[in-house]
Amino acid sequence: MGNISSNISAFQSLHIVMLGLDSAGKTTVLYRLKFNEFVNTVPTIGFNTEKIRLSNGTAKGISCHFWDVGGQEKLRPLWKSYSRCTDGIIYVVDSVDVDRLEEAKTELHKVTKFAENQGTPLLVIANKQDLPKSLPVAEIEKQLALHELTPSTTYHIQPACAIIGEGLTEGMDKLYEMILKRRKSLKQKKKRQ
Ligand code: G3D
Ligand code: MG
Repeated sequence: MGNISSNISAFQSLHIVMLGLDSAGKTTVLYRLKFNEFVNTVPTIGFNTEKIRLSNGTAKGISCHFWDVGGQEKLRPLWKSYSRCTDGIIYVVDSVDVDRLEEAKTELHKVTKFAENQGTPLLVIANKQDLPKSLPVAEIEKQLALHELTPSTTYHIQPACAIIGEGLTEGMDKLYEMILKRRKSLKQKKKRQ
């Protein structure tokens, strides 16, 4: 962790895209991170964007530019251009919406296969863990077939409840850690060339 903190100043602003099916809780996550409180959302037509300085955890003080892109089927073609060359991808899943997990899996695998997204760290947020019928995180990991993602994709799956913010600090810390590791290895690769 010491290494991570000492690298913080090396960053300006991280560019992070938030994807997932409609109603998974993306916009709730965004405003929870921004205001540290619950904000009632309406379905996102297009996208929301916010610059947020993280206020907790090891990534505290890090500035992130989030793009929260609508998840309705007609908006998903936008995902490709919004996820291009980002520092990190957050994929939000509704842990109760068992009927659409297969659809969530298909869309996620599509995104990680885009050439521009190769190697981009992925944080999967298994949201709505407060609801009694929510699937455990290990089951969601299995149903999304995360281990079958392109070999270059490093990921972390985080159980969360965006309404009260539980799990979001841990998730952002993991994403930040993966971003740092990737930057470090890209730097070393460049040096060797
Ligand atoms: P989206 O941006 O992915 O489309 P939203 O999703 O953030 O708009 O959230 C969709 C609905 O899920 C909202 O309820 C929101 O309050 C709810 N939600 C988001 N996160 C959680 C959570 O962690 N737990 C529970 N129980 N609900 C959550 P409405 O009723 O406004 O549709
Ligand atoms: Mg939304």
